[in-house]
Amino acid sequence: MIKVVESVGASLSRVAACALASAFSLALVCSSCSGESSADAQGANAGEARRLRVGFSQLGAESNWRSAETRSIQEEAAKRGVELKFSDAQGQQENQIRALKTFIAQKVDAIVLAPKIETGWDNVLADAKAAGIPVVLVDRGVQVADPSLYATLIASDFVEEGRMAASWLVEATGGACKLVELRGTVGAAPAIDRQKGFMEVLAAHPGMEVLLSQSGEFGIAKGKEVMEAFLKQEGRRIQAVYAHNDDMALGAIQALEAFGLRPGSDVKLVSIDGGKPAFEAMVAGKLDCVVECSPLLGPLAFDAVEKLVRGEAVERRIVVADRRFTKELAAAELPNRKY
Ligand code: GYE
Repeated sequence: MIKVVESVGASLSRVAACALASAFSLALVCSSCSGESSADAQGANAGEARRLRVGFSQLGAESNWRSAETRSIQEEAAKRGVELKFSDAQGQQENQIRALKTFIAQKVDAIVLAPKIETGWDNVLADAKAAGIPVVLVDRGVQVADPSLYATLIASDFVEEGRMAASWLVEATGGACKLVELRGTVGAAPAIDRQKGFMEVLAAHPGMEVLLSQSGEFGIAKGKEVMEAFLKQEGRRIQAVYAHNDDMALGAIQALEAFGLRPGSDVKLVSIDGGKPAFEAMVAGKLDCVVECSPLLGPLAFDAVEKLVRGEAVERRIVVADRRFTKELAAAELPNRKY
């Protein structure tokens, strides 16, 4: 729980407390000094710390993964008695920026942000910093001129995920294969990095040829639509599909079947996320391999938030470890999948 510094004490002790605090706890102290009454800050009974107030800006609900992440954060907030202000931006960065401005005006104790794309955050994150509100990034990173604008990034290593997908495909095809790539949202960290890691491995294997590559925006419907266009253009020359997430792979499976090809036998498929629907597709033999990317970030996010408001240090980058599963392992693993 947070430690709320007494707001009615002598200004001298407040100054001393502020001087000792770290950058972020300093902000908390000052917001409790200036904004809220002692009763607000300490609860009705003296000595009872008030609930932590946290704003969570989620970018949308485009995939099974993202819905699981939202649930994980909401459930963890409830478990810890945190008052969570939740905002779904419905795929629009402008809505996320607006939500952050509202959280700042509401003087929340911390902000958790799952940013849609990497760029465009400098101004609003500078506002949060000026208001003394620590920002915890979850699941996707940002590019900002001043890295102190956020406290930590909790996410998988997407470049490594791309490498893991590529090395499986190289092995499964003996290093000779014509493939298509379904990329994630343009400008999003996982789309950029999953392509980077994948291409890095392919560079050492001249027999691996990417015929076509296009964004399917991390969704089933768009993944299907792009795959249909790929099939129209390249037809049976396509031997494999690399999808940046499960949902687009599931869309591609539908497109392949409608085209008269058998996914998992005529065409190999590898995707990233490792959700239950993808495991079911592997058990059915229609998907060959998944690289896991865990969306269960609630516990890590609130560990970081609680440390930050207590003024404790938090690592700048918390990497979530991922594993790889092939379809031979899918049936045994399916009951363990939590999303
Ligand atoms: O892989 C995808 C989602 O940002 C890591 O976004 C996340 C990605 C995830 O829509 O399914």
